[in-house]
Amino acid sequence: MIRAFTQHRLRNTQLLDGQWDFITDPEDQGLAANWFANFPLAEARSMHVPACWNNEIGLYSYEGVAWYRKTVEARRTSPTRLVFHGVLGHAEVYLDGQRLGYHYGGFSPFEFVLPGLAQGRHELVVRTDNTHTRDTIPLDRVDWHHYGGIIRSVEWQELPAVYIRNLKADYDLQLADRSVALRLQAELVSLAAETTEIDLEWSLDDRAFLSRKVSLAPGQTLTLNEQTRLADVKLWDNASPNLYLLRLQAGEDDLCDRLGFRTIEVKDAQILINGRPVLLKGVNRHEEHPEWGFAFPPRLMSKDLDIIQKLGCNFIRGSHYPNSQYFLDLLDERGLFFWEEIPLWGYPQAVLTDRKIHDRALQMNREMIERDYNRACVIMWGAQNEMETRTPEGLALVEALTGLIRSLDTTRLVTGATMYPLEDVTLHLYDVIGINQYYGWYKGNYQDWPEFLAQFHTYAATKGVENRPIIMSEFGGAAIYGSRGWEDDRLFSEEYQANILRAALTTFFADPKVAGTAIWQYADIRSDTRTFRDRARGFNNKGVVNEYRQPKHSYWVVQQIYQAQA
Ligand code: ADA
Repeated sequence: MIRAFTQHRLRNTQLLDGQWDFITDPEDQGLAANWFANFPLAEARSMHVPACWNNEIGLYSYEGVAWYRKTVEARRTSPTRLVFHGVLGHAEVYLDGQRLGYHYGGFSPFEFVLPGLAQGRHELVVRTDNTHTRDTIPLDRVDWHHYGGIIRSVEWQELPAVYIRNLKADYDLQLADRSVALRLQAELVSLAAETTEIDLEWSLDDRAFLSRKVSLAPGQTLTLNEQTRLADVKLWDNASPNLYLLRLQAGEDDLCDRLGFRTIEVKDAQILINGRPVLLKGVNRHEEHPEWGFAFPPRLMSKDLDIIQKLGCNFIRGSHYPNSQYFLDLLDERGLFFWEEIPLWGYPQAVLTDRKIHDRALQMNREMIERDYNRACVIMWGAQNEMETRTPEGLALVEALTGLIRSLDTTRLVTGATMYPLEDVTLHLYDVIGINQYYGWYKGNYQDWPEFLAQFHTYAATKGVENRPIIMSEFGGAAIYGSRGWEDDRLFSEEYQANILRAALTTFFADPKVAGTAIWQYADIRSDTRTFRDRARGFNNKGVVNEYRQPKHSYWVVQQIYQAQA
């Protein structure tokens, strides 16, 4: 399942999900042995797509190269679009022994268009490599399991000779009369050998508002720029998340997306949605489960959201990578606000000037923003998490990242999560300042929060950012589910975790400059115990629910505090 609604009524699409042939390649011999053309079927096993291989018996810790193979039946000779919605790490794709191309980065889609694929049987082979190193994103040192595999669906689409490549919507919304000036952009691509005339029809909720003809030369890519005005729209917000179905039909092809109209601003240390201040009450959520890893099943996504909404949340930080498109669809439908980011996690000084990191980070941001540009739920992009941001090199990288994000999207806020709030030299680059701190866990005790905030306000004033809203983007402590007792200051007990969160939230909500909170974290996750040897049970145990989503004591404590805040 890719989206929660039908994207194409005309375009023929099928999912290549299910069993694929699979083989690990720990010595990395497959390329030299031409496995892309001669896949070693006799030694292969079967592997589900989408899935993380680490959830299969014997592969829990496997990190390295692995190959996938599937045969596909093309029903007729036709241009064909092959979309991979998420392959962890490096991916090389081959069709019938020929290399189609390469993609880096595990959480955004990539595609290949095959102009005239012949009817009949084809062999698709993918070489993946999830090796985490000093120049990958994520890095080799990261606080989650080093998963590998094809973690999201693979789509096979038959295209007509002229097809729609993408659809992007921008708008100016006047809150006074709820009128919208809508600007639409789409790319049409011709694979035809002759000039083609195409009928275009744009509609919103199935009411056509614009029709015309265009003509495309052979091989031409045509960018459409359209404008229209809408009167008296229904707004999208937390209480009533109204969505509109936008559809473009171009000849024999079509593409749908959903739009929600809302404004986002910051003013006097507050975040305003549709002109009104909102207090973001949230959690950090990894899209992870011990049984599925990052290949998170759709039904559990809605259950997670039921649990998160019952907690009193209106906000989720998608830590630390672009989540599934289906999950974002659910957020759009439920009116939940989302912070989205790429896995630029904990980059130390030594790698900040690495060219590969730099290029990969920019590319991954580009792909994330392109994928989710039309989303109502995304209100801010996170540029980084806990990088070394006290140095000129850190400043240069954050400048490049925030600069790129702003050049691609001027409609949303830009943020980032600092772990050096009292020394950070990049704070002026953000609209909203995200702070990760662990008083009561990694440092000090949980009575220190008021003093910390006072120090931060003083520091912020020296940097001229005292009027920017703050999101406390990580805070918390670990508790092993079921570890209860009378000693309420015992590390890893449910009581102690609840004490940390109670003290933190009570302090934050008394501070007018704190516009939001994201507890670390929603659910316990598998960690990387090679790096983090102190992660009891092999898990980061700071969830308010455990990995099977059973509530800890802190869940109910947080619920009471969150529900009491308007
Ligand atoms: C950091 C990091 C999280 C998690 C957390 C922890 O703040 O951003 O991903 O690792 O620390 O539990 O220590």
